[in-house]
Amino acid sequence: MKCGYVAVLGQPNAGKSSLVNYLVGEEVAIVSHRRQTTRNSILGIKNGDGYQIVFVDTPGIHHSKNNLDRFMMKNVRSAIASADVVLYLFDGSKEMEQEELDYIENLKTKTENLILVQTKIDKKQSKHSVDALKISVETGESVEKLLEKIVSLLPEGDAIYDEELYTDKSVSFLISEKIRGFLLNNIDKEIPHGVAVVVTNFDESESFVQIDVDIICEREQHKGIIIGKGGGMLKMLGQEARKYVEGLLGVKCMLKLFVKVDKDWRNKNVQDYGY
Ligand SMILES: Nc1nc2c(ncn2[C@@H]2O[C@H](COP(=O)(O)OP(=O)(O)OP(=O)(O)O)[C@@H](O)[C@H]2O)c(=O)[nH]1
Ligand SMILES: [Mg+2]
Repeated sequence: MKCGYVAVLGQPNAGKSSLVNYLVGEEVAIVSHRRQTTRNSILGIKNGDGYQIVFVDTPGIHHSKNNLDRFMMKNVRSAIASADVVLYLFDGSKEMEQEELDYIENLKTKTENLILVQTKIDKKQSKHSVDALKISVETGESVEKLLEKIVSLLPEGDAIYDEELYTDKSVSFLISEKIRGFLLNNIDKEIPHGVAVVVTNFDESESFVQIDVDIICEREQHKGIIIGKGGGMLKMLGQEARKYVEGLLGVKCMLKLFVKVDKDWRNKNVQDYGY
């Protein structure tokens, strides 16, 4: 059997999480039109005929500013170090800057099994000098070809994960990410980038689950926007999250959301905020 780890790298918004979700067939990682959606390395496991691929979805590569950013880039480096195959994705509809070209050249010297992937080819393409496999998860074009190429590069070995798993993340993580994804897709401006979502209580019985969640933002004013007029935004978020949990666990869900302000959490010990 062919088995191994495949690191999925690229700049923010390149389409990494979209590709991993598409191939795994489940919503492993949240997707948004905003840059820097993914913060942790998230495993997405795909089992196929005679193979198991463990995708490591990573945060988009960017320059470090605060503790959260540094944590994100550490995730990228360790994903490269433990990978059998490295995918480097770039958005074909955008122009590539010299800095990215340099990064790719450097990556070539560091990784043996590197596959360059040009994404979003359903959109109008910019000129690119990089020789890459061109795909779209919107139309599915050449994704199967990419899959075959990955499998051909994987080493022989036993399955790493139980075949029933599709991610390494806990249910609590998936729920907090779902909520963060809702905020990224529904709240304007930069507010969601300063939000952490932490499940503080998870109490599951056979027919019922009770979940308490803290939504931490950086300003009093942001708190007001997250709660919304007459609590409207929070209500919508609560309904969506509850529906998601009930679909995931198959039991009724009682969900409480608390919005809190912590001005400088991105510069504190990020582990305290679920990272
Ligand atoms: N048209 C089109 N859009 C795509 C395609 N793949 C991804 N997108 C869109 O591109 C945006 C970014 O996708 P993500 O999968 O979140 O990108 P990412 O690389 O994981 O981004 P970060 O987590 O921020 O690093 C989303 O709005 C996706 O819907 C594609 O093949 N075609
Ligand atoms: Mg992502």
